[in-house]
Amino acid sequence: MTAKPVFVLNGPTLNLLGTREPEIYGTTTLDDINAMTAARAKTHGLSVDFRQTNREGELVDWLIEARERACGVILNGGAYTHTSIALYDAIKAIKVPVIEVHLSNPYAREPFRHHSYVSHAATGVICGLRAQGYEFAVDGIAALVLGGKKGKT
Ligand code: DHK
Repeated sequence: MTAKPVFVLNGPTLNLLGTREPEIYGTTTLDDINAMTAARAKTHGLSVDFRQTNREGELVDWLIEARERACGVILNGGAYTHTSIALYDAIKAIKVPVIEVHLSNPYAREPFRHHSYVSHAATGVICGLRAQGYEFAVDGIAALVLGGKKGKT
């Protein structure tokens, strides 16, 4: 195990997964995703620190915390993805890799979801694969961290 965990940060309304618009987000709960992500991380010798908040500033605080305390970040910023320059700035300010994840494919949805401030700063983006996207994001963090490079240019 590497000493530092992967922070898995989930933004607003993702605490309702399972019952929230299941035709879009699926029926998997956030607890289920936590378990899936932790299991996948373990196969890479990594651990996860899984969190959810409905507050933008708390996501910013956690990203800044990740600078010292995480080996990488998986971030589903929820709706703040599309509105938050603060998330963009926080990602730019940290050196650990950040993979943006969305359960749905925002580009196949309403036009206001087609722009992501997070994508401008993230190392990689995974969307449209529902809960499995978190597992693929762990694979990506493992490749970046255990491969010894961040992947950012
Ligand atoms: C989750 C949300 O809450 C939305 O605001 C985003 C994202 C999409 C998701 O698909 O996981 O637009």
